[in-house]
Amino acid sequence: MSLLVKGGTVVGPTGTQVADVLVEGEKIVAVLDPAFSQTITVDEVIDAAGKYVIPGGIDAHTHMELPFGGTAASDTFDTGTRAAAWGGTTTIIDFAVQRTGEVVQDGLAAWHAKADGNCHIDYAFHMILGGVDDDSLKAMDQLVSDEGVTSFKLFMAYPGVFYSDDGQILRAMQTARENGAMIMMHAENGIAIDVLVQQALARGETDPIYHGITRPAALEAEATNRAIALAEVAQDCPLYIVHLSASQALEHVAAARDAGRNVFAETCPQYLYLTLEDQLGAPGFEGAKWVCSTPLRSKHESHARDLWKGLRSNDLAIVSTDHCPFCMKDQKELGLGDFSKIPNGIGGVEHRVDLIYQGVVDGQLSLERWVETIATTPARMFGLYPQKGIVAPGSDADLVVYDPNATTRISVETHHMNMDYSAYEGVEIQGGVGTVISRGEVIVADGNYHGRKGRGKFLERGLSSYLM
Ligand code: DUC
Ligand code: ZN
Ligand code: ZN
Repeated sequence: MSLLVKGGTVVGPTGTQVADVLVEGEKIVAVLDPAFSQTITVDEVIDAAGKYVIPGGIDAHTHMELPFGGTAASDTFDTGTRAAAWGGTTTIIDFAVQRTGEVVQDGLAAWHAKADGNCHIDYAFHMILGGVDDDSLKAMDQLVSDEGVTSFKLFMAYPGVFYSDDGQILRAMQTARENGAMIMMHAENGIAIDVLVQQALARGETDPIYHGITRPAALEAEATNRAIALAEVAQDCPLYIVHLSASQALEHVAAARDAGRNVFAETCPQYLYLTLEDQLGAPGFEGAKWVCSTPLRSKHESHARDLWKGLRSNDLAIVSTDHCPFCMKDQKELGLGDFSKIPNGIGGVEHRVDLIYQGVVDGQLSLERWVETIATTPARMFGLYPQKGIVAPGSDADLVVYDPNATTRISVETHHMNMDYSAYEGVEIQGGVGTVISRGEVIVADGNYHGRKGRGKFLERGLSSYLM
């Protein structure tokens, strides 16, 4: 099967060009000057005139079916990867979980069992380490060498659940320095946060907004700085700060990067667009929709502005979603009368490509930086490049034809995620995903879905391209 994506503006990390993209089977075989493709015969032509042709989005941070707070994230690998496809994301990297006391490889096997045969798009795994000990350190080596899992998430938050202490973190970092893996850090001082949570509840402060108030930016910044220091002690172990939301945390990342350190960070659309006051502080229990950690930050401070700036300057390398949806009914409702029992998470895997494109429209990012932060850098950061993340000969034919003249209105009425609300209800994007191609197969076109569960393949990842 051959395919020609014709007449579009191909956008890559280093520039744009009007070009035709020739696909043979699952691969891109040529990016051609349109004058040269006149004579080529193909099975199917996709007209991309007036549209952008970009590499399929890579969401490097999702939590399908994550057990959390007595329930589980409401998107399965089936529903979540289908929604991702609708939104122009053709690869996800989800977090497999080793629960405390569990064998790491068993946790990984459980994640394979959830995903295998259910995904609509390609997928890979990071590994959450819920317990760092001699066995899990050995398992890190095995996952890197044999399983294609080359990044490990640790938590400085959630004592008693996922939490690792500084000694455990240091040991995992030393192991990663040796085997080339990336340490991904949930950087919030969970011990101090738990004190603030108990004090707030004792004062009767139970509404969702107190979730944000008890997780102050200073405790994200402190943990970020501590993680950077521990990584320095571990001989500059590669460190990636996940879901960075606060200006003060970004300052520590920027300083480390200025010093030439192997320190990277991502942010998420919720921190660029949503705020403590307007969403988390919505009347009654409504704010529960936006309970996630790290939390939404105050609109009266400079966080969102600084995050956009960080994306421009590459102090923030990637936009991921931290997609972790819970329905209001029966899930978020577990925290009625006690914000600390609201399951943490926001769903957004379907809207990341659009929401960051809106940053281009708003003058926050260049077209090239849009593509870089949503596709090319995630591929490079997590060992998927050049198979993924770029429109180039030899790469997988994961392509999105993006229409800058479309309008996309985000709503629970129209989204495909398994959520009974939208975190971005009513938001209008001045652009829209048109055709989505995954490994040469058209899976979304003209508002219709042509993909199917089980077509997505597990991707064994290599080491990050950014390591020194
Ligand atoms: N943060 C969330 O909001 N949800 C899941 C885990 C996390 O770290
Ligand atoms: Zn986290
Ligand atoms: Zn997460």
